Amino acid sequence: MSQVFRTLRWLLLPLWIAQLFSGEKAFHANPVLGSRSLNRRGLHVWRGRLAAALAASRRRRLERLVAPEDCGAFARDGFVVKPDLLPPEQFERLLREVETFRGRAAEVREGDAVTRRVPLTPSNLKRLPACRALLRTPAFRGLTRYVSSFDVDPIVSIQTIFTKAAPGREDPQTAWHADSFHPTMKAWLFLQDVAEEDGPFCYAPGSHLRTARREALDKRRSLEASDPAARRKGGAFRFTSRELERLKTAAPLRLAVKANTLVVADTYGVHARGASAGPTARLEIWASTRRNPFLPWAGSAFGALLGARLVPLTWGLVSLRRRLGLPTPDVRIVPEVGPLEPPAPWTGRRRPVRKETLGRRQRA
Ligand SMILES: O=C(O)CCC(=O)C(=O)O
Ligand SMILES: [Fe+2]
Repeated sequence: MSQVFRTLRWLLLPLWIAQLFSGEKAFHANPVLGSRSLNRRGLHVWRGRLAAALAASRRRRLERLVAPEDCGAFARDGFVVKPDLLPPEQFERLLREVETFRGRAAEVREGDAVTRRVPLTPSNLKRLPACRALLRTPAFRGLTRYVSSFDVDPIVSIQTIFTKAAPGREDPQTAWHADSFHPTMKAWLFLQDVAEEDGPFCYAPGSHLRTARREALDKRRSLEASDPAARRKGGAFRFTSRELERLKTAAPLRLAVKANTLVVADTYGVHARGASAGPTARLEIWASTRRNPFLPWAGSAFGALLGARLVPLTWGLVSLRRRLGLPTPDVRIVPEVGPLEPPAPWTGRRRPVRKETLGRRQRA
């Protein structure tokens, strides 16, 4: 890097400082977040602690949205499981509607797994009355809002996870990890039974708590990630089974569940996708909320306005980044597909699949 460029880079200092109070978690792009000496002094842990305190205060204001026993289970475990979420007839309608839906989807390859998502945008929802009803269900609305600590609609998609579906190394989601340095929500309404061997969601109960052991481990990871020679500089830290044991949480659970079970989790807690015995297709309604974790207030007009509308926009951004030669996730857009249709073969890394090719493949 030339000296001039290095000096000019410091003009970005205000942005780097502002990012301290955002959800930014990568250690490489921002020399303040990635500063080894600041992280040695506890910067990373301090950010996480402040974000957790703010999340707890926002959540207190949303307690009215959930049953007291669900609040208790969440405080203890970091996740809530609601079997039989919908009345049987309503669930049957939802399942049939999702299985027969065809729409535009994004497919992401991570290792040998392919995740297909059809976002519940306002235009898709016009054709999905049972999904609309689900989003209005008090348990779904209340739990996703409470756990996320934001009184806003989550971004919701019909999601299918195809395990062992592409050539590649092991699915990275099967490693124990935390999604970020701050509390954040993901939810799954499983539409089919998920057996132990089908790659169920796994969680270490109580691992969402900022114990001294957890903070020490977070600090160690932040020092590793801010090492100039480090290869992995992302903020979704991974943990070995031994490290997980040392956290002294309750024994990790593989959440093998029946269809119609909702799981809502704080994915700061240590979790993973269980390894599956063979190729599987896990069909679910998937929700997530990611807002600036340093916002003191729980509501937002913008949240209500944007929601899933943002998803196609992010697809556009990914293809723009790819055209500019910047690193992107391994994503392709499929113009029309049903959730349970097996994914077309994955051809090479980072090569966008042409619409015409896909159309032909799907007709075949
Ligand atoms: O699909 C799963 O079971 C968990 C995947 C995961 O770690 C995530 O979505 O953050
Ligand atoms: Fe995760």
